[in-house]
Amino acid sequence: MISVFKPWHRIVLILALGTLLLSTPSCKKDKDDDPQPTNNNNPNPNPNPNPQDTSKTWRTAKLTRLELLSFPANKPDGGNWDNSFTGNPPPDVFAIINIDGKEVFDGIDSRKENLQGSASWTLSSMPVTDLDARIQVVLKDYDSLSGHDDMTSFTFSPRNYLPAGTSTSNTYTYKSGGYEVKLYMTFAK
Ligand SMILES: [Ca+2]
Ligand SMILES: [Ca+2]
Repeated sequence: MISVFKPWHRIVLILALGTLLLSTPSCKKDKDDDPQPTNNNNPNPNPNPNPQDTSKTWRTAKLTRLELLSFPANKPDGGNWDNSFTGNPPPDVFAIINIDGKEVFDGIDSRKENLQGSASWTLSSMPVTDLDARIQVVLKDYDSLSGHDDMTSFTFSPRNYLPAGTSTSNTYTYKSGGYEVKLYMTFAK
């Protein structure tokens, strides 16, 4: 029996010694190389180490206001937006808003007649969207006798315009071709 167990005994002893030799310095090393207290000892752990990065906490967005701050005085071909003989060449601006391809705002009845300068529309009853929703804004000049004149259109997603710091709102500004359009959004977690 002794002759049978002797080799096993020896192997176990070698393994035990090896483990002891390997584990002893590594335990010592961990203590020496870790002068900072572990997170478990922190009475006020901060779940968000970077307070400016709130991308992981915001979940939804909602449009609240649309502002048209500037637009070209003339159509792309240089002509007036409307016929001069009517005496009202400035455009009669209205907005249409689509979210993920579905129309959520038809501003034809709230158009700004013969607009000069800037205009603002309060957007009530807007749906709550996810941050990756594709929001398309289309601006047109209302024409009663012919098809409306296209002004401009653009698309954006709320995720790229998250609030900073402790704010719960932010804006997206579109600037191109003489147009400046500002969208106001509120965000929720
Ligand atoms: Ca027109
Ligand atoms: Ca007009």
